[in-house]
Amino acid sequence: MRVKFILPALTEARGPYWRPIKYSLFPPLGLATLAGYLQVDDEAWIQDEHVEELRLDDRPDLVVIQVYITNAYRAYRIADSYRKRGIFVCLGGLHVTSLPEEAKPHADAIFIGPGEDTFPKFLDDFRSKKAKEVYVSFERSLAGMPKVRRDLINRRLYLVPNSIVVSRGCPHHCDFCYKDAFFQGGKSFYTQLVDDALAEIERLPGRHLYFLDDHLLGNAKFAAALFEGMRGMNRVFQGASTVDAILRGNLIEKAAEAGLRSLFVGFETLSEENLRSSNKKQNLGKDYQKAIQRLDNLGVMINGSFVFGLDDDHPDVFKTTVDWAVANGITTATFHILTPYPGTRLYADMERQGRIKTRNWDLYDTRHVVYETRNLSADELKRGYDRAYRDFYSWSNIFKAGLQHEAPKHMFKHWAYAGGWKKFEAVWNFLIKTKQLNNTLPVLEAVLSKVCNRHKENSDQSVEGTVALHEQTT
Ligand code: B12
Ligand code: SF4
Repeated sequence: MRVKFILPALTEARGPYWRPIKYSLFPPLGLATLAGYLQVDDEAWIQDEHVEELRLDDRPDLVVIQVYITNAYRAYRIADSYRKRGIFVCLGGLHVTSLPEEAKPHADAIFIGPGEDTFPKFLDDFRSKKAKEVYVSFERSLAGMPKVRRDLINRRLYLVPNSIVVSRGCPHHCDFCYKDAFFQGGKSFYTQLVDDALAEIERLPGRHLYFLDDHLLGNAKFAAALFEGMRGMNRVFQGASTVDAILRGNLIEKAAEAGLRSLFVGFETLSEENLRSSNKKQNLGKDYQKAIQRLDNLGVMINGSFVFGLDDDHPDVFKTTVDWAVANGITTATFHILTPYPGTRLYADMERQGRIKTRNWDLYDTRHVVYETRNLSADELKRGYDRAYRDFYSWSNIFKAGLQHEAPKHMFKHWAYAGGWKKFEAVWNFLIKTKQLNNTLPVLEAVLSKVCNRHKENSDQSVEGTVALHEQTT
């Protein structure tokens, strides 16, 4: 059987926000995970349209498409074009799970929720010509899952080819997050077996890993065993966590000892009222500065995530947030305009209140205002968001934020990392165009290699850092 897996990109709407480097950072793993369920004599291809031109004139036996909210229209068009030629098309992923009725007319089979239980069932049905129209996931487990088909990923097209995901979902329930909508009807947070995760890490070449997990520290027992197992592996890695997990016990020290060098942290808002109203309980009453200090002492860089537009945000929120992030030495920041994804509690609330202004999913990219705002106008929100990015990444603020670190090497690393990420777009574009991006990883690693920090200096050691630039969403 010949199976083509496609991750469509938001190509038609490539506007001022299209940053090729953001989409060439690391390979997403959904389709390579599903491809693991094929048989050895099946032929398969994965095409990630973010990094390569799609071929749509071929004739595979089966087309499998992953649908996010912002690629949904593009995904439907691609699906329609294959179906017109009689080719069987599967659609699945976050957006299909949120809005199955919208997706159905574009597919022969749709999939609700994660694919580890439904996709192998479908493949059996398809082979015996008994495929159903809808598959719904209920059994959630990563035990015994086949190897991710990394051989189908074109590693050369990504800066950091070693992405890895060792869990699904998250233990928390923030109102604006996709995760409860996606994992409805079953477990919404589960991990691989530690030994399987370690074996997968062992198989990855090079040193650097990028964990795509929503919350790598979400299961303390699992994470402690994982980091323990990674200690001798000489790895460096990046991942994501919540503030409370950084503050609890000594898990974060274990992570740093295992090679954690940069962490995506969901601060989201400095307003307690916003935290309460969006059910982000795990951040309530938590000392953000203490968490930052702890990471800084370990030499771990921070990518802070912030959401603008919650109901307790006022016109001063942008300046306050940027000043706070700079004063606390946050290395990189990801700002979002609040976006009510269909299927979330936030969306249901906004819909009930008549506040959804558009259902053009292309605009649900966290850069546009798609709902009726409260204490700031839509225009203030949009302009404030754009300004926050500009201000945070001004050279003077990059410099100022870098000065907040005690260890001089951490300072230099901060400047190189933040500057490299946002200030050399033309260089990134050139490297991508000439397909040299991946070749630069060792050079970049060398530039930022040594990270001395208090924790390690105390024990008279130094550790190596890494440069892989990050912009992950949680
Ligand atoms: C890698 C990643 C990116 C990368 C690359 C993505 C890309 N090339 O498109 C970058 C950094 C560029 C990125 C950008 C964005 N991202 Co992003 N990203 C991720 C991340 C961290 C990992 C994805 C992954 O590989 N997961 C691991 C695999 C195993 O899981 P999976 O992809 O969900 O696949 C499983 C199921 O979905 C299912 N499945 C999927 N497709 C199909 C198809 C079929 C037929 C079947 C059977 C099953 C199936 O089976 C798979 C195995 O279980 C996720 C968070 C996460 N933990 O998933 C966010 C996430 C997908 N991103 C998100 C968002 C919001 C964005 C942005 C809009 C943010 C922004 N402001 O820029 C952009 C736009 C991206 C786009 N093109 O639409 C949201 C999506 C919300 C939504 N409702 O769509 C997520 C969920 C983060 C979050 N917590 O909110 N992202
Ligand atoms: S926003 Fe982050 S912490 Fe909250 S539920 Fe989603 S993944 Fe978990």
